[in-house]
Amino acid sequence: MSKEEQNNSSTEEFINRINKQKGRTSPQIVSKSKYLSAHQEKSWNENGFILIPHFSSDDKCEEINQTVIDIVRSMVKKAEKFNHAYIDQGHIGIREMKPSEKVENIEDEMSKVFRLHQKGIFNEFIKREDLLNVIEDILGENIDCFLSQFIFKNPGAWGQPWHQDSSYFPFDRSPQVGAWLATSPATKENGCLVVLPGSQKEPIHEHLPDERPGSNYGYTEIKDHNFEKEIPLLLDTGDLLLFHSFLMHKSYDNKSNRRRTAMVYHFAETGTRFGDIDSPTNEWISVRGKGLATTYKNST
Ligand SMILES: O=C(O)CCC(=O)C(=O)O
Repeated sequence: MSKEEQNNSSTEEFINRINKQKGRTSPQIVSKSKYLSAHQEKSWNENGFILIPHFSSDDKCEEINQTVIDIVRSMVKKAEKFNHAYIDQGHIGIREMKPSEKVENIEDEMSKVFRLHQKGIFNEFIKREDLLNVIEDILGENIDCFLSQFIFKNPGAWGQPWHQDSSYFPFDRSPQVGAWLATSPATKENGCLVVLPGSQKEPIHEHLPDERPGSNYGYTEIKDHNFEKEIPLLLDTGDLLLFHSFLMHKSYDNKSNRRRTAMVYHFAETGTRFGDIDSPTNEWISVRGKGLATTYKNST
């Protein structure tokens, strides 16, 4: 089998796996919140997201950015040949498929780093009481963080097409909650997120391959929907977006000459079963409540 045939067959297998989620719905509504304000509860139920300004300080965001840069500099050795994915010290790094125009250091051509939340500043974040209080109103009092990724979005990097995160989560329940922390400003020019308010009330739609030549592995696209009511989310460093895993969202390309960075975590109810084989990017860590030891996960 040629390299191209191998790539086509792994894309096809991936798309088939994603589309097993097609048609699932997540109708649960949040009510009687203990911690969410009435405005936040309404925004979650009607729009599928909550925006919390100034959640982290500029210094913390800078420390997050610098820590990830140190990780990728040690992950990819100088003069190493091109790989799309790297594994080092429990982290998974993904390099942009599309070459970047201006590259001085490896971080200038990285796309994402996964599996960060087991340690240090990333682990501190997922245990923040003020964060978990808000998530408790949505998921209940037993909470795991199962996924983390830092997104570089370097100048010239493409945005991610319209998708619903639950298409990647073949779990036995929903929703999951995404927490997207802007660690730099996010603008229309540098590739902010764009959401379709209310689309979390829709089923999971069909996701087709992202057909741009040189797009990153795993990027998929919803094409059977009208996105006229999209809104770009313009965020400052430290602002936090919490969003429903059925919410349709995408991001713009980075047309500026500066990096747009974000640290993204995903939370689920403890006890969530992940299907036959868990994704290698997932790592389940209990952050509140009864904990994983008491839970019976993925058994037959
Ligand atoms: O931050 C971005 O550019 C895209 C992120 C995204 O769509 C996601 O995390 O699901």
